[in-house]
Amino acid sequence: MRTQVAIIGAGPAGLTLGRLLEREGIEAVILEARSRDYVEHRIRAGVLEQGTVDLLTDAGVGDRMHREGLVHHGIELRFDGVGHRIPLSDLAGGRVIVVYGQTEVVKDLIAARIDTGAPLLFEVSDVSLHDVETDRPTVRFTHDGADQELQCDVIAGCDGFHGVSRRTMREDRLRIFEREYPFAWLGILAEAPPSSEELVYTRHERGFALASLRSPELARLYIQVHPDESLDEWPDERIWEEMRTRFATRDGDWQLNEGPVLDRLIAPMRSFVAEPMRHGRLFLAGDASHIVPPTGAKGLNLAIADVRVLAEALVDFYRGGDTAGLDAYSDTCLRRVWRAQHFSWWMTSMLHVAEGDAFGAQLMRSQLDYVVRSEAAATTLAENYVGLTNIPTGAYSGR
Ligand code: RFL
Ligand code: PHB
Repeated sequence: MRTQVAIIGAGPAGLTLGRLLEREGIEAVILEARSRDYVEHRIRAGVLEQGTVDLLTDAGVGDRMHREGLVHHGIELRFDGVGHRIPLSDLAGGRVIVVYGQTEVVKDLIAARIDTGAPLLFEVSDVSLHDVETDRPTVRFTHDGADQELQCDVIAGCDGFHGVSRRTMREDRLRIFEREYPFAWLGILAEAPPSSEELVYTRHERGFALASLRSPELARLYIQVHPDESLDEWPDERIWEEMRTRFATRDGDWQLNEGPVLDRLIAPMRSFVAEPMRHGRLFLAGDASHIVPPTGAKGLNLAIADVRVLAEALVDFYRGGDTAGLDAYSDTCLRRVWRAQHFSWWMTSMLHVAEGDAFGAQLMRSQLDYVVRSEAAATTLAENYVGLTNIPTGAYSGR
């Protein structure tokens, strides 16, 4: 088998890259380890930045998102039992966020690909990458019980944090930056109308809580827990009780809507960057090269931002042999990645409670108080949350 671009992974990064390349007449084969059903039902992100919405729209996969997605203009920050609205759109030049599940984005992209008949193989195993330092890399894998070899010009490693692509890169060429947090998120999807129209990010002395949603009938809720806790320790009644406590307002004017729990998970929190995002003809994109804690709602949006840059660089490469975009790919992406890393770390520190750190807790309450009282500070939050538009391309000066 031969193609131009081999894409490893059919998450948001791989599927979006496939779509962008297809629109430009560049051939790609997407290889995915899991089944279609599995990737379409893996519940994760829910908040799309304006830039992500625009890209999906331009790529011709935005129809259902525009019909069913919920446009939001603000979020609430709640602490000491009092809510404060951050008017994102007013502070960030009219930009909005759209609440539309990652599952739905993935379903739309898979449907579009299947519709055109472009190659997308599910349930491949034993994927290995070879000769990535040459201009004829290959991917070996097993599909339907048969060993296969895919020859290509470029490999896009879009296989998430646990994939093979990053592990194929030479360790002595990679710099790893990481931070682990002493907490995790317990998340549920509940058959209950959302309790607020906008997302509520809460800091309570017992820990963080977030009220999000998927639709007018489905609430998505998270609470901070210890990273070593298991779901067995959290029967539904304990989850609801903890949420009622953390979201409670001082004057009791807010009520948590409850309903049957349809899905639950515990997710660890981590910040991670592997630099550079390129090794020879292998380019990493999305979670394969960086992870952010979810408090800033950035992971999916970063994955899409990476593949936008990669697709444009590949178009230049195939149109006129221009490699400047590919050469700048890693530096260009990393500027956005590090901005999102800082924002995600900042939101996480400000809203979570680290046990035994009374000084830190006072600092974070003061920071929250400042964010809701200073337009300058609220604007910083807003423009990062909706997605920055003015990040330059290329390396930092002086690097
Ligand atoms: P993915 O989605 O992990 O997809 C990688 C794909 O590669 C496949 N794969 C392989 N395929 C072939 N061969 C192999 N050897 C393979 N190994 C793996 C996997 O099966 C999978 O299909 O990475 P991608 O595309 O980079 O997308 C990244 C996003 O999924 C992730 O950043 C977000 O979900 C993070 N995230 C959020 N991001 C946001 O922008 N906004 C949010 O509101 C938000 N909330 C969240 C989140 C992540 C969460 N969890 C569970 C970590 C909330 C949570 C709770
Ligand atoms: C979600 O709806 O799943 C969600 C929303 C905001 C976040 C993280 C997750 O910061």
